[in-house]
Amino acid sequence: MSGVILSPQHPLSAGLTSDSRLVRAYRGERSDATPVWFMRQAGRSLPEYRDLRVGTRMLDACLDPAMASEITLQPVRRHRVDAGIFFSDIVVPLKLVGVDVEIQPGRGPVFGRAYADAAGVAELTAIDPARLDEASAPITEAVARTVAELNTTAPSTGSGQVPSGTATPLIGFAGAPFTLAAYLAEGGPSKDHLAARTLMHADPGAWRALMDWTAELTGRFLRTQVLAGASAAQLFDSWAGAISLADYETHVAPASAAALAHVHDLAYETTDASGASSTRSVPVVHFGVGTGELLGAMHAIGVDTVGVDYRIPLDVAVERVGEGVPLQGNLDPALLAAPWPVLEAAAREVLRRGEAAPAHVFNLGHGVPPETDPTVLTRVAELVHEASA
Ligand code: 1CP
Repeated sequence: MSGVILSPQHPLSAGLTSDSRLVRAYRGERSDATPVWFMRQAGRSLPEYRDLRVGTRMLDACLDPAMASEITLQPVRRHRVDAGIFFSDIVVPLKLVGVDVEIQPGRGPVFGRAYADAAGVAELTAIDPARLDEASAPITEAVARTVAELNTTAPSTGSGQVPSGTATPLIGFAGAPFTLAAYLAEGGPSKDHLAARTLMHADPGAWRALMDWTAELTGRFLRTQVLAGASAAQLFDSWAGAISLADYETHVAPASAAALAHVHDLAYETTDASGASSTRSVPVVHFGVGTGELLGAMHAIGVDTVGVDYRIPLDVAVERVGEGVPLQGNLDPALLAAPWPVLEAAAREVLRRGEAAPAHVFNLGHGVPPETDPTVLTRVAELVHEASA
């Protein structure tokens, strides 16, 4: 795709977030400290989130710009993390084009039906994914509100004085086609994602149609967030670890690449200290759970940074993705409930092994468990900043 330059007001173009620890790490540079954020940092671990959500269903909260923005900002204010991640869900674009889906408390996304065969896929793909753009106003508004506050916030100084280029960036995200298909084929959450894995082989044509459609929808969702002000994009293929490398490469990777094509053409111009200007693309991160065997292939679809779950150490991950690739991860979330000395030692070990990569963004190996004591997360963020400085 030909390049599209982000608007001059975009935080990357305006030079607000382009030298933040996070954006620098995503382009392979180390800075004064290792950046840190937590997957699922917004949400049930925070009492202020639970208070705000009383009486509002999950997807209604996602589509209320004031609420989605406030929930996104809560963990940034509290933990002084190096990024906000937009409060939304991977099924929001499906909801916005009229698919019957809700998020059930304690369970996750549940659909009105399962899309496990050619007839189901045909019903879904009859919807034009371009319809999403007309329905995306609440997303654009929520991102814009969030970024307006983040632009005056820096992890090192809090709210107010922001050293040049180091405002807190917002990460936009979307579900990868396989992970969305894992829910769609099953009609809801599942352990082994059997329905999707069966459809992939039983009817490769229907599978391909489902993946192509999902890729366009989720790619448009990601693009909307970046255009509205997100400084990085993360594609969550949470359940890709359920399939083999061969299936990943044949039946999944092309659709993930197609989804990312919707953001790969977005770029911004920067001027360095010597006055030379250059064009940079928006950083893209790719993450999945249990994807130790897939890390090389997940990098190969064309991403800047690879997210690693807690099952393999970061220095081993470096061998799998190849040298020169920034990594994100990978403290086992279970350790958040362990005694502090145990947790501290594990966090330091993650930092140490992360030195094998050109740059490292500290994170968990998967999301924050809902019962986590939030003061522990604040303490981990402080530890990461201090220990890496
Ligand atoms: O009422 C609630 O609080 C519902 C819990 C919840 C929350 C807080 C869900 C339901 N989604 C979210 C927000 C969310 N979802 C975010 C933004 C907040 C943040 O990270 O701080 C993000 C990035 C997601 C993405 C998401 N949704 C993924 C990919 C990331 C991952 O955890 O692997 C997946 C797989 C989903 C589906 C989903 N939505 C909700 C749940 C409980 C699930 C998982 C269900 C399952 O286990 O299959």
